[in-house]
Amino acid sequence: MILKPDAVARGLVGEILARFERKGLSFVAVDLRTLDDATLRAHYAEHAGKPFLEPLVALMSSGPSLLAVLEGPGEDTVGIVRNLLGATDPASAAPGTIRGDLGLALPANLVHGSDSPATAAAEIARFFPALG
Ligand code: 3AN
Repeated sequence: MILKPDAVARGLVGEILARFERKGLSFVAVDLRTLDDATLRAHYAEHAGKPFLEPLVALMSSGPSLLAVLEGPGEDTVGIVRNLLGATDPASAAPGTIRGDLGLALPANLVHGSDSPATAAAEIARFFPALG
């Protein structure tokens, strides 16, 4: 998952990481870094050509993000994380979720979570190559 620059700038790192910890998930790796343009365009390749891509890349490269690899006890850690995040649009994300409680308007939806185990593996390889 990625705590996006809007979350870091607003001082919400502790609040958001605490939610993953309280859920019982473990951190395998954590790193604070500013993502570059090429890395972001590879990460968002599925959104190439969409109108929100440029504002999204601008937001994502505007400052440091907190990248983390999370681990859970079962097979569905991706699903558990995405349930904690809430719907993509924070304006309609359910109360109780990170985006629903803390976010207001796209593209600043605070967090990214991999959307499948295959995507998680690819994103771990992209952002944490040392993990293999
Ligand atoms: P999610 O992060 O929930 O998997 P995606 O992969 O569809 O959502 O979108 C990636 C990111 O693009 C979102 N986290 C959000 O910041 C931005 N985004 C998605 N849809 C829109 C939209 N309609 N308008 C502005 N930004 C958007």
